[in-house]
Amino acid sequence: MQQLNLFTELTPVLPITYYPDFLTLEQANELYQHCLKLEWQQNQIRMLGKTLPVPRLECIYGNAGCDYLYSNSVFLKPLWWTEALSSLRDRITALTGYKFRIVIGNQYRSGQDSIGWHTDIEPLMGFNPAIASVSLGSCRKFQIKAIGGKPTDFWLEHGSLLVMHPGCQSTHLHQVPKTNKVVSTRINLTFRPHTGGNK
Ligand SMILES: O=C(O)CCC(=O)C(=O)O
Repeated sequence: MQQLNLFTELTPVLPITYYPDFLTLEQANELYQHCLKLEWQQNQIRMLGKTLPVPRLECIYGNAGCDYLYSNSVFLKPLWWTEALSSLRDRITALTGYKFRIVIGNQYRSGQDSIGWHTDIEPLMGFNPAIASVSLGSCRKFQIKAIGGKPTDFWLEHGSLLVMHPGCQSTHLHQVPKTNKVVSTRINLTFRPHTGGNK
């Protein structure tokens, strides 16, 4: 499988690995159809004293009790793994050695759906979490930058896997910006550790 360690003279050293062809086209198409049927929800986030709709749909699956709170405002309660999600989790663990207890899905319905600059540091994920992110559907720009640095752009392809290694969340921010280009639905699955819930 092609693996791009993104350490070249042209890009800054980034603590991530990108696998463009992690899934075959057939596997990616099948998984995309499965993911469209997951329990998507429109959550609300509290920011700067206002309550706003999160600019994408979200879902969460995982081990019982691995409830998740992010930005001190959005509470997600996992549904039990589907067969397809748990076998994807196990495949990523076999490839990377990292273990995961939840997966959070993001559905970007159009170019106006996005996620702004952030790190994935949340107390419930433990120290220096590794995060693995599978992309399906439309290709969207993903940007990553060292805190205080300049962004590097990637296009996350249908069926690809991006691994953010331990430490990445302490030193780097990432985002999927809005775009005015016409883009159809993109689904992203982020597999994460969790310190609570049933072992
Ligand atoms: O959609 C993506 O590729 C990134 C999602 C993300 O940054 C997140 O869920 O924290």
